[in-house]
Amino acid sequence: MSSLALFDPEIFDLINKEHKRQVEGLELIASENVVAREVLEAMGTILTNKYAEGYPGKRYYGGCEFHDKIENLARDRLCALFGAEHANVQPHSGSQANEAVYLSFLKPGDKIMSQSLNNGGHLSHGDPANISGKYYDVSFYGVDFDSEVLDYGAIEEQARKYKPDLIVCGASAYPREIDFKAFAEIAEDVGARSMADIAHISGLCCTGLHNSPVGVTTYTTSTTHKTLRGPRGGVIMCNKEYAGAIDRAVFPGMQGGPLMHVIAAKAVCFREAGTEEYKTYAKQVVKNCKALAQGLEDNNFRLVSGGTDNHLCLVDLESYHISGQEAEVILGKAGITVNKNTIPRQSLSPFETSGIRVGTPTITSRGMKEEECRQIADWIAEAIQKRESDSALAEIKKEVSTLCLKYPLYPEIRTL
Ligand code: DSN
Repeated sequence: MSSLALFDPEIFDLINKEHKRQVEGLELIASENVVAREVLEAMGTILTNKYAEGYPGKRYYGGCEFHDKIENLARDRLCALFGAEHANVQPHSGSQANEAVYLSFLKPGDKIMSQSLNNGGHLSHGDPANISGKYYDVSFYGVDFDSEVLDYGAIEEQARKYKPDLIVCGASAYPREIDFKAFAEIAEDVGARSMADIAHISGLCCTGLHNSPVGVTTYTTSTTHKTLRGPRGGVIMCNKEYAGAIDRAVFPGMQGGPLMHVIAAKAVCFREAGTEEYKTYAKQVVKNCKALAQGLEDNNFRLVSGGTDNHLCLVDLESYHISGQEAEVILGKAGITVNKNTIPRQSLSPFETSGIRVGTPTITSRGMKEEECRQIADWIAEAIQKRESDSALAEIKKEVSTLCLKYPLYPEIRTL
């Protein structure tokens, strides 16, 4: 960092401030993580200097011989990790991976069925504000009102009536296991293709902690930076028969040059995700989330669906008479970062929200375990109860920081 400090002290200073924030604060955003030092190293390399439009062995620029090897390693490692026949590692994000799947076989006006944003789905699954909702005709399914879990019978009935071309499953705020086989069967019955977006849970799917849709649904998309703990980016997996159409949809359909420094970092992440150490990590993510959920329930919070099977919980704030928006700010003052989130039985507007989403991927990467998760649940309750008192929030922030300093992001480097 020294030449950056000399050349651009403003940016250097802001990076340092963000580093301090990450080191001293509790990051409970369910979609974030702390990448391995080796992932950071691969991203910060001269690979960013190169254009490599096309695919290994078929590029539109000279000088791609090492890039071909890097991309092949990334593709092969991803296929091995998930047992996939084909992988495309070029999508710049999960949203672009999803859009590429749509582009690979749908025409504008074709029909998609997907989980609504309010019920835990994602913008890129056909929300009216997103390009997917503008180009395609979308019918949303939700969760059952009472149980707040997916009702596969109701989804099947909806699919029979709506006759979609594609059924999208997978979510960004759903705390329970998703039955990908059930979705694939419903799609097959109505003559549709199926796409599972496992952005949140890919680290659980590749370690057997959640059933995997790879080879079950027609397409599987994911980001690489959530539970999978890699660089920010997306991937697509499918069987060989769809490989050509998917590759053409990513390039030249959606994107130009791939981010080769990110693809190298993805390859490092896939290598890491295949280790026993990573499997132990993924198991702990789930154990920690269950401990956090229990701690929240012990503090009189209601959890959507009554608990969690994965890395996140959705917390209904009604018993504390506070909106998600306010809770996000209050907890921020106490050094705890969460995001406001809509919940199925929401009474407040989608901007205010009646809930928050909390997840354990980051704190688990730092080495925290069940005991710390119970403590975090107590702090969340205490901060919300004492929200009128700045001094009480500052006191919690100090305790949070003391805990966090015991679990550094990168143990050997405490400060930049
Ligand atoms: N923004 C991601 C999340 O937080 O779930 C999804 O794109």
